[in-house]
Amino acid sequence: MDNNTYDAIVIGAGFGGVYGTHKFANEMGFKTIAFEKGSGPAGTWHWNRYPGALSDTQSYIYRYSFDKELLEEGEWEQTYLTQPEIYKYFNKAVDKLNVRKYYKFNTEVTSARYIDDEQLWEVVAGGETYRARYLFNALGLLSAINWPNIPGLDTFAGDYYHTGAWPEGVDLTGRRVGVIGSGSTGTQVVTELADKVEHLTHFIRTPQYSVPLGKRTQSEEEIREIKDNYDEIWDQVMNSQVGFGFEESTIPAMSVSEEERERVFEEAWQKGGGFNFMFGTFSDIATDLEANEAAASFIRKKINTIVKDPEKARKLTPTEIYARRPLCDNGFYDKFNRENVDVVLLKETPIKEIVPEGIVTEDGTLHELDAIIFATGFDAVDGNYRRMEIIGRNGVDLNDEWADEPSAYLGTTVANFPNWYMILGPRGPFTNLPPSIETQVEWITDQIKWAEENNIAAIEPKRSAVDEWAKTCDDIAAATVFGQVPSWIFGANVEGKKPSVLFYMAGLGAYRNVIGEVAANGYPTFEKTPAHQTATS
Ligand code: FAD
Ligand code: NA7
Repeated sequence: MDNNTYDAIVIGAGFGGVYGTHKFANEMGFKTIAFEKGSGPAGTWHWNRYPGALSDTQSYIYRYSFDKELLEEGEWEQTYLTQPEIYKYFNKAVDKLNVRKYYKFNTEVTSARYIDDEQLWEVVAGGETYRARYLFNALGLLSAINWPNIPGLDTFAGDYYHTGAWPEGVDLTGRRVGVIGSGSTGTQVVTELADKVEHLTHFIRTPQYSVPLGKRTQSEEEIREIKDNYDEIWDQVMNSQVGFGFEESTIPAMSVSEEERERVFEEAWQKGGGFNFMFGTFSDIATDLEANEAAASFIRKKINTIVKDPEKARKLTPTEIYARRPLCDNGFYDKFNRENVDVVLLKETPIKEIVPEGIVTEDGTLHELDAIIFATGFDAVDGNYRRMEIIGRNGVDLNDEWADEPSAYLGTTVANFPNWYMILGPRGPFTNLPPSIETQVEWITDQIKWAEENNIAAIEPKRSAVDEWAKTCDDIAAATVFGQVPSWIFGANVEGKKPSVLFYMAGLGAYRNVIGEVAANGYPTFEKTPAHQTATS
């Protein structure tokens, strides 16, 4: 093996990449190198340092579960973790796992090509070439940022930022700020900045449904009890549908009286949590339009009670069905009761252009601004893969393989791309993500161990398996309401991107059963090529 040849190459230093590196280097004894284009680890939480950034998965389960000591040493004060807290946790985990030394930071991987004759991947990272038997991609599903194409941005005299690439040291105190975008990120930014800036204008194209987060301090006793019960907690999470730490409801919304529905929704509103509101109240909010409307109308009424100015309330009230990744916030709607916070509904008055002084809308109004924040989201799931050149067996380009739609067997592997793995690739589980990431890392590294033991040099999914998995995901998604609105969940948020099913929506427990069975049966859905023999020979 020459200096630049490895057993495994890892790309990404988020939850997926770091656990993968730990498995390869520390557990399997692989010669491993890892690349990360950011200047340090934490992935999402390295890049998203915008004001108000926080996880909407509860603190006790937004972390790794595989290391008991890390769980025991886990520190948190409130039910949800802010970006600086997650960043600190993650860096501590990286050091405890002792994987920093395998990483080259500030190093972007630009291409990866499979060399059939040698059964190796050749990767170009930071301009240098490296080779490895296994290529492990943990590029992030919400990582490739989406910049909207608004004319005149380059003429703007103030500062502008994307939340997903937030620089250090930005102080917006006393400035006039425009926030474009009202997803999870935009609502967090607005909530945090409203009382710090001189004036805030929130530019909303599509108002969304948001419920309270329920962020509160947890007592030492509560935290102790969680730590004492972690085995049961993770068992529940791993076998649940969305992995958010609550039991999903099994009761259809219309099977109970209207009074009972209101009571259940009110209880969930008081408790907090977006996924809890959508999946913990009733079993069919995400699958039945009548149930969906019951939940939606409850939230609409709340918005209209909280926001005192009827015109602002009207602009903030969603009109589409409740079918995006469910949002929760820490007082978002109430911020619009402040004099210095305004809302512009872009469906009524679209942005015409950006000029040096601010944003001009089609009605001719100039919204004067010192800073513009783009909370416009991501080219989700396949975005980062398409930004690299990835060539598989027989010169197949991943972009051609995904010409119709991005698809991966079990969300991790693609036909014609041997020994090439993705964490949270297209058609993986739609959940609280750390447990799904762990599930995939463990399944992938188990497959690699099995291949090594069985003298298999190249393993890739059969075309039939990829197609069947795609159909399974299509059928499951078709039974939900998520495809009925144009969100990132279906890749429908990016101009020019063809919407398609990007997730397996039957839940984490079901996913674990499927992948467990594939492994237990000796990976019958995979092509296996022994060493020194090509697939076609
Ligand atoms: P990431 O953390 O995205 O890491 C991928 C890394 O790969 C990045 O650091 C990137 O720089 C690097 N990379 C990509 N391409 C290359 C390349 N070509 N060369 C070198 N490096 C590359 N999930 C939840 O479950 N709950 C939440 O509450 C939650 N909140 C979120 C809030 C925000 C603002 C965002 C953006 C996401 C949130 N997520 C949440 C999703 C979050 O992305 C996942 O939970 C998790 O952090 C993903 O980890 P990862 O390792 O798969 O990817
Ligand atoms: P989202 O949920 O994709 O939200 C992006 C927001 O930006 C949304 O309100 C979009 O409006 C808006 N947007 C996007 N492009 C434009 C243009 N061109 N003009 C005006 N408004 C625009 O991204 P987030 O970062 O908030 O959250 C992504 C996930 O990360 C989230 O679910 C968490 O899991 C963490 P639209 O709705 O498309 O009309």
